Amino acid sequence: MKISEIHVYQKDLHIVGGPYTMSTMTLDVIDTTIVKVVSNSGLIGWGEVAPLGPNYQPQHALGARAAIAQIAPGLIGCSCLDHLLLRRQMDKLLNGHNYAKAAIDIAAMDLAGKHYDIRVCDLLGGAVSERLPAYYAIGIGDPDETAAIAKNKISQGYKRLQFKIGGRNVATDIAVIRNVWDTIGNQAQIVVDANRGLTTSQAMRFSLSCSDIPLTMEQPCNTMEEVKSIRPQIHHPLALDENLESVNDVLRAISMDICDAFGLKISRLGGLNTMATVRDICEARSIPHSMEDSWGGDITSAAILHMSATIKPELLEGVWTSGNYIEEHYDPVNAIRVDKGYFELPQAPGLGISPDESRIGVLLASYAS
Ligand code: 0XW
Ligand code: MG
Repeated sequence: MKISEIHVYQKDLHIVGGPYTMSTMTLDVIDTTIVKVVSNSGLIGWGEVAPLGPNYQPQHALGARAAIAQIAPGLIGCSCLDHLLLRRQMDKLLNGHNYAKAAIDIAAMDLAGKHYDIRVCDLLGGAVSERLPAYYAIGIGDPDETAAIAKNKISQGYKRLQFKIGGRNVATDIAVIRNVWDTIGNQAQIVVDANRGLTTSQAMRFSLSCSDIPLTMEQPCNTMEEVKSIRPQIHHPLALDENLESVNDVLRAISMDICDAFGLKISRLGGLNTMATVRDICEARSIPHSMEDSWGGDITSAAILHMSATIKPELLEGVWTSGNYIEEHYDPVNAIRVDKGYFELPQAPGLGISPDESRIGVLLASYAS
């Protein structure tokens, strides 16, 4: 089965209850790119990539579409089933830009699943879980508002909550997390995610001021070197997220021994097949990690769930999709939703969703033989 057409769509995903505030930005809408890959057997595979705005990381929506424009003509005629060869062909056509290539990789996996009549999780080694633990990310806010949201999410069944910090006086972050702890205690795992927004001194001050709270600090500082410099003084488990842009970054973080867990985003690493490599490295080194992506609709969410299902449960920190923050679903029938703190793995072949083409935005470009 070979690629015969690639179609590229653009859609704005408006954030429900926005804005979504992190240390480095405030977002009301996310620009997502959807790819529809048609095989010579007439099957359709769906992929997606939705960077978190242009300054979150060195990935952005226009860049994704430019990268896809660069490689798409050279992918026509490639096998949809030989995913390693497809990735090598993409790398031959364009250096880097893993996030854009991820959309093609995900679509190829959707196609392969439909071709073999199995789910994407089965292509990735097999599902160990059909119900996946969700985590909820709470944007930057004030102490009482944040604690109230935390309490409400626990009542909805979430067992892991991520609190955004950074980008303001660290004393406020400390006050927020102390109030959260006073409010919810051990009812949920507490992760504080600075998205690179703290200086080393702020991170150390935060950790010292919250040393009695059993929380995890996610990506406190901007670089691996800064995280390494504070590791001896930090009283909490450390997780890396934004610093992990490739398999080599993952290996470098492990060799530097600078963290205890990872936040892993499928598109940033290059797609499902690269993520499977990172999954196996984490398993070999017993490194717990989340499974997520920057943003995206049902296509990205389904990819996240299929990958999550293959992860050893004791290493799966939690699963995040942006479904809670999006007004509409591409596939209303098989929409990816959280129920009582868990996701149900889709059952149909491939990704298990069938996007309604009236819901996937504007067709921007088409590539065919
Ligand atoms: C919580 N997320 C998965 C959602 C936003 O993309 C940020 C990200 C994170 O953990 O940094
Ligand atoms: Mg993170």
